[in-house]
Parts: sequence; structure tokens; C-alpha cells
Amino acid sequence: MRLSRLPVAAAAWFFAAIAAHAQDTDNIRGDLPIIGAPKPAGIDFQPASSDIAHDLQWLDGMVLIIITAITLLVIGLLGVVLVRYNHRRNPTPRTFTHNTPVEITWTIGPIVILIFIGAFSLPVLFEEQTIPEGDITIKTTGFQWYWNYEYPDYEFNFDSYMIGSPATGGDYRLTPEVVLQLQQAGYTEDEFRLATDTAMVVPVGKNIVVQVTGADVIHSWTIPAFGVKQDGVPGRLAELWFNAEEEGIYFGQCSELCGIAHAFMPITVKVVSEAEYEAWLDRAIEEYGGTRPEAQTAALVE
Ligand SMILES: [Cu+2]
Repeated sequence: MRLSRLPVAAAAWFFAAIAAHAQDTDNIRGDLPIIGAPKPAGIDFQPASSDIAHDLQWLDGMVLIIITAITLLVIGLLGVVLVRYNHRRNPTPRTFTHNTPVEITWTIGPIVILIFIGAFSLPVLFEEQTIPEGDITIKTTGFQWYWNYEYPDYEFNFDSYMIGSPATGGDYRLTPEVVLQLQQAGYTEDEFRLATDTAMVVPVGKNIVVQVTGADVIHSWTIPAFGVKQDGVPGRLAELWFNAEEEGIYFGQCSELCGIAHAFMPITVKVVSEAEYEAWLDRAIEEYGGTRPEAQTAALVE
């Protein structure tokens, strides 16, 4: 090879290597829409995609109205005091210190407001914390710095790393190679720091119970669009549940400061149809060495 060809050959090798590496990542998104994701400069909630999320967002709107009314009332009263009772207009203030009707009002008023809010917020809290009989149970464990998903009924588990993390050949930065990997997985660079190399897969419209724990320090598992967030504490097993309404991709991020790469352990949940879920389950059992419960029963009978 002539010396002048070397850079060309090196470049060809480099891009071939990138392409080969990128092929390691499956197109995990498929043709699913990305529903649960943060937007740049967004201030509103992500679209609600579970009963809990709908109720939470409704509650937030209702409390916001009450807060706004109270804030306006207090600002108005302050304004009245400033205008009517300032030193110039009211040089010699009256010297009384008590007004029983006013004191009763400002004691009873907040109590009534709190009871009113509680009447709506407690049922939502109970809805969230009363874990139903799950159609599917998944255990997730937070590690520094990735998540592991275990499907105990099928005896397999797998890790889920951010695309662009060292485990996927990156260094947490958005390099051209990482962009390629994201595209290979069905994403764009907008999903950098959200997309993972594998995803927790669940069927649409089923009660999913997620057991959350931590392996080393406290992490927190959340999917804002489902209205769920739960700390994963080492040595403890907490639970959350959701029932996803719509097929799609939903993102979350570890929400408990857990160390230097805390920002790089996102969560991807893929909500698919029942048939697609079963097909994925077959592939996952094959790939991660799991078994079907029927097979366990058959093995016991023999
Ligand atoms: Cu974490």
C-alpha cells in the first residue's frame, strides 16, 4: 500500500468499526411513538398515560387554583394595608390587639381549605399506594450507574445502560458514534441521556407492579408520564404500580442523587401490544436464559 493511501484506509477502517459497533444495538424503539419525554424549556407535565398520572395532574390544577386565589387575596390585603394604613394617611394607629371574629376566620378558613384539599388528595395517595394484584411483576434494581430489570416469573434479568455510557462504548458525551448508536436504536440525538440500550418492556392496559430496590446507594425509579416515582433503597423492597394507556416509549431518569454518573442512568419503558409483549418475552427468555412458568410446572411433574 502506498503511504498516501494510509489515511484513507485508516478512515475506512474507523467508519467500518463504528458501523460494526453500532449494529450491536437493536432498533429497540421500533415504530413506537415517543410519548413520555421532557421537552426543552418545557414547564408543563409530560402527557399523562395512566389513571394515577391523570389524577395527579388534575389535583395539581385544582390546588393551583386554590393557591392562586390565596396569593391574590394576601396581595390584595397587603395592598389595602399599604394604601389605607400608611404613616401619612393614618398617623395615629388604633391600639387594639385582638379581633375575635377575624381570628376565628383565619383559623377556621385554612382548616376548611386543608380538609377540602385532603378530601381530593388522600384518595389519589391511596390509589397510588394500594398495590393491586399485578398482571406482571418486575423487579428493578438501581446500580451505580444503571438499572437492572428482573422478570421473576420468567427467571431472567438484564441490565439497561444509557446509550453513550462506558458500557455501550461511550464516555457520556454525544459523539458522532453515539449519534449513530442512537439512530440504530431508533432514536435521534434529542433522546441522548434518555435512551437506553435495552428497555423495560410491558404490555399496554395491564397492571404492572414494579418492585424497586438499590444495590449500592439509594436510587429512584420514575416515569413521569405514569405519575410514579419510588426510591430504591438497598436492603428494602418498595413497590409501585401503573397501568399504561397507550403504546409508546416512556422515559424517566434516576431521581435520587446517587453519585458522579447519577445523570447518566436513564429509564426507558416500552409499552407494546399484548402480542408484541409475548414475542419479546420469547426473545428475552432465549437471550437472557429465562424459563416459562409452564416449563417449570412440566419440570416439576416429571
Ligand atoms: Cu441513581
